[in-house]
Amino acid sequence: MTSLLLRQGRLVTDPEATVDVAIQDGAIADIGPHLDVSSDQVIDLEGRLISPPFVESHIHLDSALTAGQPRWNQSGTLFEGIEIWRERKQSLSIEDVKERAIAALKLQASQGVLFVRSHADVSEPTQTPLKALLEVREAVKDWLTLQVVAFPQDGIYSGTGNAERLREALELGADVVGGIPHYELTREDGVRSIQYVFDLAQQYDRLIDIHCDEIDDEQSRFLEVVAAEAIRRNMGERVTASHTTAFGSYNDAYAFKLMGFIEQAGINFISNPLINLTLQGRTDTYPKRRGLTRVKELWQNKLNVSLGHDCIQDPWYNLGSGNLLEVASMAVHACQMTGKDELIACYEMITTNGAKTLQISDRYGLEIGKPANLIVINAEDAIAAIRDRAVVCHVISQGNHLVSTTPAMTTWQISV
Ligand code: 17E
Ligand code: FE2
Repeated sequence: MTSLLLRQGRLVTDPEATVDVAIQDGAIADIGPHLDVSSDQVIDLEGRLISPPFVESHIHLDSALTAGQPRWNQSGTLFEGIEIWRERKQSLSIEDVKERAIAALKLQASQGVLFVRSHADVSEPTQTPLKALLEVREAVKDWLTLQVVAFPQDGIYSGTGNAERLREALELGADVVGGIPHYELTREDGVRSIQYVFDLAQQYDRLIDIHCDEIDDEQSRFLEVVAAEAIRRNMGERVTASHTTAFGSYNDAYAFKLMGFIEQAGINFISNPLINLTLQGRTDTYPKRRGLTRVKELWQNKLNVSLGHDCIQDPWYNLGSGNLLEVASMAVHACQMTGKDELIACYEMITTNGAKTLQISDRYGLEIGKPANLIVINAEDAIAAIRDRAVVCHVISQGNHLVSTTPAMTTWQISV
């Protein structure tokens, strides 16, 4: 007797055939065509897609749902966003951050996201964003895995005490060390900030996720420093370079050389197409750059790339729905990944690739024996899911049926 039996779904990895999935004691007990088991609860999937959950590998939950507070970002730039957030963060309380973060996580989970990496700004002496998100990590752990990055939004060496606060954040329990080298006052500060991040990660045994070269300046070249440190310290899999938008502006001679170093380093990449398409290119007239990293070329070179939302209604982006299929769709268009393999790759960028970056293989994947974390999508395959921004009908977390959503139904009122 199993606790939950899903009948007649299509695995995203093999959508030609239909299978049943049996869930018992919070784990996937069996997968196969026409399982001969009885169950407390049976759901007929009617051929819908079964997928591992979406992985939100890059979001700022501390600023989520604050758009317009205290004012709208009129220039649309990263730097005006940082200024507005600096004003808003003066009035943060633990309750304020927790309420908004949990509301955003519920929005995400209801659309199939069960694994989230969030940045927490550690630039203020109170450490309110970090303390709040660590409480949220604990509060949601029975239904969602939250990883928290200690993110020095205002720079590590631009103000006194920032470097110590980053260390303090690790003492408090942050999972990942962050950085922002392109926003340090000088190139030299940027370089030593990266070395400091790596030192801390080694000392505290944490992962690294650096906001790196998030600017259109083709002279912003901190990615090479991140790759070099990862090579020297043999840490590639534990290191992520987020945004890297300047990579889209480098000349090809430099970009090709750099690609070789990156392959040697084996680091992970996260692109945030919704945000960087709108934040970047703001100082260009025409032609206007897309302001994205080289997603397609990184993927072609077999590097691990995932996609993130970055923002849900905050000083940097007034929109944001939590729907990762929207993010994948934007990547398909902006990175021109419309080939069949390329579309499937974009789906992997919001699922398995994100899981690799977050290093959650103990609890991620549709395999017998793994915790039963999976979603059911109203689509026949991954490409249709992206095309339709299809509804996630069921979300199963650790064997529990967490959320159901019924797709909208359209009825013609005249005969045509
Ligand atoms: N902070 C930052 O430095 N870059 C971003 N894209 C966001 C916050 C959203
Ligand atoms: Fe970010």
